[in-house]
Amino acid sequence: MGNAEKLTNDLKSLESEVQQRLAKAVEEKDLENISIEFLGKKGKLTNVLKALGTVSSEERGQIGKFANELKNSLEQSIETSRQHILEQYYNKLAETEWFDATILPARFPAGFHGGDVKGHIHPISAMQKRLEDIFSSMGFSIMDGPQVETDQNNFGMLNFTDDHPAREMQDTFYTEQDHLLRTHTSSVQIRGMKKLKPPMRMIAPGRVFRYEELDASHEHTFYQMEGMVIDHTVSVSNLLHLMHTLLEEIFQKHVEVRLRPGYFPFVEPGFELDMKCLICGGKGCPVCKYSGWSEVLPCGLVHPNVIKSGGLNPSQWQGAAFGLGLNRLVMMWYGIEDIRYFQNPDPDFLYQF
Ligand code: FA5
Repeated sequence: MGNAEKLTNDLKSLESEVQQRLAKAVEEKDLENISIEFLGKKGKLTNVLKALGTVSSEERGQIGKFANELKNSLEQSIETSRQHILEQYYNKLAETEWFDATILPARFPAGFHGGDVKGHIHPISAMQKRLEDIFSSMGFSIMDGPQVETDQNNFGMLNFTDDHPAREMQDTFYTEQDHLLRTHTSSVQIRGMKKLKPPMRMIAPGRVFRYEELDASHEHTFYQMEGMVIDHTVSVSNLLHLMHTLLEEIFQKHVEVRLRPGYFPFVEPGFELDMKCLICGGKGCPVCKYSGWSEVLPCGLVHPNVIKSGGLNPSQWQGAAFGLGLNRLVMMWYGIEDIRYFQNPDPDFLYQF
């Protein structure tokens, strides 16, 4: 047998070897191996073609053409096998697994399937609504503000100078120059003073964001409700009476509170109003950081600089403000012992309320 004939036979047997291997292939990985072993740079085809140098130039042209066609047809066969393997895979999957978008997850409670109930109000929204009702009945307007705020509304006009160390009290997510994700609902104070004519009372519930280290009582995304009263005279006793009335309205029982001095650049004097931790009854737990008290209601009398930023004359108008931590209030109400449950997508948590 001449060299050319041997080379051609070698190529043909390569072809049948590949076809036999393809017939046995069961997964994509097998095809990959076949492709590397026969058609790869150091594969069998390259090896066989090393003998091209031993044939005449005319034969080399013919055998080279045949080898190219063979390579293309083997690649095509491998691709056909891949389609076949995938098709078998999906057919098998369809027998064991299927998807029906109309079927509710098994975890939905009994009675959910046939009923009209499609879900229910989130406990934070429910608490927000309750507070809105309480405040509306006391003549408060409900204000809204953007979650992406200007540095001025969040800090500057609230008496935080540019280098004020208190800016670091609230670690901030900055979005673009002079804009940020609001760190507190106090950002709505200036908007409220400008929009509502004094004397005025407003609340501003909403979502706030802080670059926080998370633990049982700290989230990066949580809810607050701002409150603000502007009148000709507003005193600390007016403020404390309002805070106490509010907590008793919410909890519908006597609530033990304690007052501490608190520092916020936008109020003077400022207070931290804590309530006895209802999770542990004051014994100490991770939510109250083992102090027995939960910080829920910082408040104070509005600083004259803030009244001025709101476009009002501080010699004519005084104010009181508070910033309620909604998540922590809901935790106290339901006895939820970790704030991170609120962001957890597990519906089992929500079914409890
Ligand atoms: C403030 O945000 C002030 N703007 C509140 C204020 C308003 C003071 C008006 C005076 C006058 P503070 O950072 O303490 O303050 O947050 C207010 C409440 O939000 C806290 O008492 C707490 O209940 C809640 N809170 C604060 N940080 C977190 C957090 N990381 N996760 C969950 N709740 C939080």
